[in-house]
Amino acid sequence: MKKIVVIGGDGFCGWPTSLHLAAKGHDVTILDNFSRRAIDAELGVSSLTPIASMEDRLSAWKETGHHPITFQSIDIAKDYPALRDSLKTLKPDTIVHFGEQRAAPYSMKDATRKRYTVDNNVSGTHNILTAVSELRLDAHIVHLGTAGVYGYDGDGLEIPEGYLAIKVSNGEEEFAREILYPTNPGSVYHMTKSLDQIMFQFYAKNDALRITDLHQGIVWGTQTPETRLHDDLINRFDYDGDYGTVLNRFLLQAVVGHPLTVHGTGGQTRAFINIADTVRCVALAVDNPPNRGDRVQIRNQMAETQSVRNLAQMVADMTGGQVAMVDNPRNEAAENTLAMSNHSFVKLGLNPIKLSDGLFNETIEIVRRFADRCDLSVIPCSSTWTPEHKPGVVETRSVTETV
Ligand code: NAD
Ligand code: USQ
Repeated sequence: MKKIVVIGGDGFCGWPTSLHLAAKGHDVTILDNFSRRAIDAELGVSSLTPIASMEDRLSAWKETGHHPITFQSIDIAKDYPALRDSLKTLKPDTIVHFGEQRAAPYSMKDATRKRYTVDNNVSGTHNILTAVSELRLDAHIVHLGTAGVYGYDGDGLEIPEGYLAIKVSNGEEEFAREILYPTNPGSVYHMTKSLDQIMFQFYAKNDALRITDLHQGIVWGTQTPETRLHDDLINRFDYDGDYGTVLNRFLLQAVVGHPLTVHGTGGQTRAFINIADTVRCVALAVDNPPNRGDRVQIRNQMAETQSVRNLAQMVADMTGGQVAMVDNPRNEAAENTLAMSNHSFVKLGLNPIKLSDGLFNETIEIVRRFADRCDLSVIPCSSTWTPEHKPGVVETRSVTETV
């Protein structure tokens, strides 16, 4: 069993992952600065599900009889000495890094939020790398990256897992190279994940750090077997225009009778993964570290790709909800196809949950349970990518029964 530090372990992906790793018998310490809870307060939004304080979460976990989890409040981007001292004392085998500002719309709101996202994400990631290198720890760093670093251009090519074999010609000879798949970020947030990649490449080469970068798709769902064990263990459920991700938003909108807000034509195709698979994938990554001296191990963490339009149709068919085609606040391709390899996790034994597996009901149930906490005013996506883009607001004329 391993000593694992989970950075960002109070968040949507980090909390259920911490519980899952502890349930497997690992010794888990969460590091978090509660910046996510502070951003909720700043934006005047809150999780649909009532999330307990960290103290109550941890005592509820203790009651389940599983291996207890400890917590330290540290801002990993701003307080390098505290991070270094914590890692020096804990000497973790693995550091799982979820601790970044992860909403693309929040990162595009204004100069303040753009700068915060870059400062927080890039400094935080670099501080972890520097601390592990300075302390000469042999910790395996598992980072939650994003499928979005690749961009979403599809022309039939299956996006490989991180690296691309290329041939470069000087006119006379051809040279074979393997390069990081070229990044094509679609927001300041996605840009920080592209920058993270370069830092990982350097520290793996220069300091022989063992690093796994997980290029994860859009996460949907909310509960996992462990978060269901006690009401105080419930996971967060974001539905607001900044942090709510598309499928969870559609499921909530269908329950509360709000039209499903499809941006533009809904032809945007993205990669998706259920939260229960997020925690399984991280556990598999923890169990399968690269060797010292290896290049960064990159795994695509997703189950399948789907267009926003088809997702809306699936949810509308199931619930009888209405669909609204609204302005797209983002500067993104109106239509794209997307194919992405997930061979490395499938090879490790993952049998991913598919959108057709009928698990929408589970999410719908939890939304129904807390629907009275929904604030309809925070649903529109008001953060626009440029001053020329318009918020995704529903107008009566844009509402139709089908897509
Ligand atoms: P989240 O906002 O719910 O959680 C992030 C956590 O990190 C929060 O608890 C926050 O307080 C903490 N944090 C942020 N900056 C910190 C700092 N400087 N010091 C200490 N703690 C800090 O986000 P999430 O949805 O759980 O995402 C976790 C990771 O997974 C992110 O890196 C995100 O980019 C990645 N990811 C998420 C999704 C998704 O759909 N949610 C998809 C792909 C990748
Ligand atoms: N969209 C709608 N209607 C909505 C909300 C979103 O049509 O009401 C569209 C967006 O315009 C976009 C797509 O749905 O085309 C996905 O948006 P999203 O908010 O669900 O996801 P995204 O901004 O890409 O970010 C989320 C997570 C981020 C993670 C990323 C993985 O917040 O942390 O990195 O998914 S990926 O999309 O693969 O890059």
